[in-house]
This record gives sequence, structure tokens and C-alpha cells, in this order.
Amino acid sequence: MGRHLQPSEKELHDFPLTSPGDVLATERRRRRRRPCGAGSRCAGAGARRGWLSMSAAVRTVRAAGGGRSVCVRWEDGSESRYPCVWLRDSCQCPLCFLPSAGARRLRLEDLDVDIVAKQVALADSKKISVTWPDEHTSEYEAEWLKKRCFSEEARAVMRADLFLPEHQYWGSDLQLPKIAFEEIMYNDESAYRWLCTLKKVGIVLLTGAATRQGELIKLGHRIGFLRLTFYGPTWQVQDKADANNVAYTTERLCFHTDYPALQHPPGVQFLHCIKQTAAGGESEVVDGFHVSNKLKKQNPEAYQILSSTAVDYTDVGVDYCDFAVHCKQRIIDTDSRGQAIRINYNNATRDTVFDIPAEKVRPFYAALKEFNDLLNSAEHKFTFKMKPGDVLTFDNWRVLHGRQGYPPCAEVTRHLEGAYADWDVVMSRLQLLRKRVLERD
Ligand code: OGA
Ligand code: NM2
Ligand code: ZN
Ligand code: ZN
Repeated sequence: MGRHLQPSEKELHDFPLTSPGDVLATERRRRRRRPCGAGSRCAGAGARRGWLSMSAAVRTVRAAGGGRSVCVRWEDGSESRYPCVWLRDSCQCPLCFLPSAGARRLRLEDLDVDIVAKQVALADSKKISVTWPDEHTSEYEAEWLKKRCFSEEARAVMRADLFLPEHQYWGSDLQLPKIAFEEIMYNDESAYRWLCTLKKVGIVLLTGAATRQGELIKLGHRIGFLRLTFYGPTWQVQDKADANNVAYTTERLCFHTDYPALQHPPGVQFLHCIKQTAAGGESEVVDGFHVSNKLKKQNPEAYQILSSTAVDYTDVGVDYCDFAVHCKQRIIDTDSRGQAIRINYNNATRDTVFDIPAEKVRPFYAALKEFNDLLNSAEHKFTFKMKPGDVLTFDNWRVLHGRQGYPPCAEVTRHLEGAYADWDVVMSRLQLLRKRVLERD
């Protein structure tokens, strides 16, 4: 696929999207290239240059750096250096490691950070052993070591494998990825494609679900479990008397992410269309990460304000139970490199309490307006209308969504059932499906 970990702007409109089928085909190809695949999966920069693509066989092993490190020379001539403190800490013997839990038993109290290797040996080309000053001996499999190589390249491969950080940005040209609801429910490959695409593109439409409540409960069982919030395990988006949320009216909903009033807003959102109104009610989505990048380029100061100002959010009411929540969130949450990692923006629940100095208030609103304008620009937003049986699944940390208003009516003319899941649960299912699907063939 040849994409970089950090997508460049030129890749933003790299369409059509990787068709879900390509995801698996590419991985299978990668895997076949490697004689010693043993369930390991590689993706990203290193894999393209052949790193890990050969069997991990050790040619020589030696102590280095006055015994503080162990150097492994691989059959392909490359070398990896492992700090002894890490090797001792990572001993896989039953005293140091509990295999049934896949967890470390060794306590930090018992780890000498200045430990040196007393002796290193090559058991065979597939295993090395290290004897420590207290005569404790540790063994490390070649394959295991190679995956944990500390080089930039190997770490990038491992990172890509564990976190799938690659994003495909989109605008109004989005080709909304679609998979049949039934497919992902009963077919592991399809479920895997669904979750990979959800992670990479941020949005997938599942089609053909039954037009009754309860489909999202089933979807929850498929991934593991849903995220319970004050609005219940699932919630009904329809016009309600004395609505406890603006979503439960016929009003237009501006672009928002759900639930920034929670400390840990739900990572993934599901919206199942059960009934659709004839007039209005169209859905809108926008790629918040793509727009954040645009804002950063266009107006770095606005980006700086939105990524540093703690905005107060609140939600008070009664639903699943009574609630009174308050939370501070940066509208554009960034990582240590200033890259957006989570958008926290719902104008409806943004509190009137605003805990910043008065002179910073107007500049904040100006910055927010710029962001809001970019979100709403025709270039960035994608509009469509859900049909009964559609289940929209999207990254609630990345994709902002909204809907057009529709005429109020005595009877319910539009009904969506909604639910949330945490990214931890979704990524866990994705990893397990990948293992299962790749080990099957
Ligand atoms: C919501 C919401 C979208 C819709 O309930 O939070 O965004 O189409 N609903 O009604
Ligand atoms: N609903 C749809 O942040 C929010 O209040 C989002 C949540 C009511 C569960 C809406
Ligand atoms: Zn041990
Ligand atoms: Zn919403």
C-alpha cells in the first residue's frame, strides 16, 4: 500500500479508498513473503524496506558497551542492540514471567538498572541465552527479539501493528465505505475489514440491518460490549417532549462530537436508522483531523488557542439515572507533536461557565469561529441521508456529525437508535479478528 505513518497532505485525497478487501489481501501477501511469519504482522515503513520480512535467524551474539548491552547480528547482516536492563526485565522464565497472564512477575525492586551480562551465548540460530551476575539465566527467542528491536524502523513497524495509526483523510469527496450488517455479524473477515476501515477512514456505513430496536445490542455483542452512559446502554434519537438533549428534538444539529462533557468521551458511535422522515433529517459528517490540519496551516494562532484552552462542558438532567456532569476539554486535543488526536466539540453542551481570563474570551471565540467555518465549508463536509436499516459507525474522536432539521409532527417521523463503544474494546476486537483471520489460511 506504500503509505507513510504520517500521512502527507498529498495523500489526503487518495481515493478511491482502499477497498476493504485490499486490507486483507495486502496482509496475506506480506505474510507469505515471510517464512517465519508465526502470527506476527508487519505493516508500515519498515515492512516496505524488508525489515522483518526475512526469517529471524541469529548469526552471532555478543556483549557490548561494557556488558550493559547485548548485540545480535542477524543472518541478513543487520544488527540489533538490546540494553541489559531491558533484557533482564523482560526475562521470560517462569520465575520472572507468568505465562497464563502474559504478565511480568519480576518486581522493579528486584531489578538492577545497572545490570551487566555475565555471559551471552547462542543456543542455536533461533535462541540466545544471557547469564546474569547472580547466575540467573534468561533465554530469548530470535523472532521475539527481532520484533522488539529498538531501531527506529522496527519500532515503527511494531507501532503500526499495535495501533494502526494510519489515517486516510477525506472531504466532500468521501466515498462512504459500506458493508452489509449481516456480513460483519457472521463473517470474521468482513468484521475485520469493517473495523480496519473504521480506524483508518473514521466512518463506515453498515447496511441492511433490521428496522427495529435491538440491532445495536447485537452489534455490541459482536465487538464485546457497549459503553454505558447516562443516556442508557442504547438511546433513542427522536423528537421528545421536554427533551433532555438537543438531539431529542427536530432541530438541526450543527457539527459536533458526542459527549465532550465526559472525561473520556466515547471513542466510537453507532447510529441505527429505524425510521426516516420524508423531508429533512439528512446527515452531515466532516473529518475533524483533516480540518484541524487545515486550520493549523491557515491560522496557527487559532489552532494554538483551540488546542490549549480548557473549555467547560456540562450536562445536567435525568435519563438512565439523574446526572450532573462537568468537564474541561480542549476542543482540539493534541499529542506531544501537536497532531490532533481527539476533537471535543459540542456547542450545545459547552458551558456558560468559562474558566479563562476575560481578555482571552474574544480571541477564543474568534478561533472557534474559524474552526467552525472550516468544518462547514462545502469542501470538507459530506452530506447523505440515512435509510431505514442503515447503521452509521464512526470515530467520535475524529469525525464530527450533524443533521438537518425536519418538520415537527405529532407522531414520530424519524427514529434512530444510538449507542457508544470505547476504542479499547473496538481495537481489542480488531486485533483478535486479525489474528483469527490471518491464522485461518
Ligand atoms: C445525536 C446525533 C444525529 C441524527 O443524537 O447525537 O447527532 O441524525 N444525532 O439525529
Ligand atoms: N445523546 C445523543 O454531547 C451530547 O450531548 C451528545 C448524546 C443524547 C446520547 C448527545
Ligand atoms: Zn527469569
Ligand atoms: Zn451526536
